[in-house]
Amino acid sequence: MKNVLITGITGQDGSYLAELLLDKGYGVYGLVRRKSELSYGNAEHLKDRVAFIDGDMADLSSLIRAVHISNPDEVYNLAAQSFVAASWSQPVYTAQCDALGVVNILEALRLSKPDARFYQASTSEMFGLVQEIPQRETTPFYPRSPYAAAKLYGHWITKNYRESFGMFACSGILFNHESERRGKEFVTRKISAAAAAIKFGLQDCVELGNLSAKRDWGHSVDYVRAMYLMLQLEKPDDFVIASGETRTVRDFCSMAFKYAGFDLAWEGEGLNEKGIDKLTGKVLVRVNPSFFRPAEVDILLGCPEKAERTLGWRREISFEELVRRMVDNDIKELSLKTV
Ligand code: NAP
Ligand code: G4F
Repeated sequence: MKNVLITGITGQDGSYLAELLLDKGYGVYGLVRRKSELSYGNAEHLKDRVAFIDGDMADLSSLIRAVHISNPDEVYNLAAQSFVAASWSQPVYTAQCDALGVVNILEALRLSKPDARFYQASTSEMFGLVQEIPQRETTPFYPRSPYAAAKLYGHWITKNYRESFGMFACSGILFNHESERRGKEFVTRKISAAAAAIKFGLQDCVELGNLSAKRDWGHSVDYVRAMYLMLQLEKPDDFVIASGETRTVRDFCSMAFKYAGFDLAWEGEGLNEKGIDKLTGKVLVRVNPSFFRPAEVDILLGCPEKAERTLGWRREISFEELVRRMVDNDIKELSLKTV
């Protein structure tokens, strides 16, 4: 039996990846950071099947201990301060976790388990002010947030440990992926949760920032499968994982509200733009500039050709299906609460 150590196991991707690897027969260990009240987040339902280890990406000694306990054949480094907007208010912490955290775990492995295979959760945010469309593995990076700058260090240090020490270390440059387990501050879940709450009369309207930002959105279940495939290769390499389609935040709203039973019409421009329910004339979406970012990533569109060719990876869940699942899930959660 192979052992795996997953950092960020309580998050969206970590929990789906743990399920995938448990199904494949791995002994799964997950790093969990200490909170005032013990909780396993999205991995709560796995607590009888996963061995949790206390630790923090900013604490090298805790990572050395985690490697010692888990004796991993594979390590997936998914832990991060992953909310881009928060990286302007907590830039130093973001760097400690998303940049130095990566060299911490690489050092822990180099010193005591150098033959373990390593996956680093790199991101399409590194393309930032995009230098070409679509973005691929060879596209130059141009980070636009403290988060992206920190992740860029994580990306290059992973490559550097591969080239310097011959470690089997891969980076997945993953474009946005969402799910029913997505945190509620991220725009897709904020919209799906609001559409459900408005349907139940629990909320009047949702306030958003830049409606014109474009993202390449897929489902997390498809994307964690790509992470696993990367660590099964003969030689380590880096891959873009994307759907190859891009949509605006406005498009996501229209589709989410449609699945919740509303037909939205868009009126006005800029700060005055509104999403209006065609049936009742009520305003369901408004712009609130407090959700604008100091620097925006206007468009992300990835080319997954290399992953499809080399890993045999294909996404199975379409954009429409992703939105439908998220809205259905939020409606179900609310109907259980309101019974
Ligand atoms: P997520 O839901 O926010 O999960 C982040 C995980 O990291 C949580 O388990 C969190 O623990 C843990 N964590 C945060 N700070 C930590 C620290 N200092 N020490 C130990 N653990 C810590 O993120 P996700 O969407 O699953 O993304 C997984 C990874 O992929 C992240 O590195 C993210 O930056 C990257 N990524 C995500 C996407 C995407 O679209 N989802 C795209 C590209 C790359 P708590 O539960 O205690 O908060
Ligand atoms: O959902 P978001 O917060 O995700 P963002 O910034 O694209 O980052 C996510 O994807 C990255 C991969 O590209 C990951 F690396 C990262 O960890 C994270 O998972 O925002 C998406 C877009 C942005 O352009 C934002 O300005 O939606 C726009 N937006 C408009 N109104 C909003 C809102 N975003 C949020 N969170 N909240 C709003 O009200």
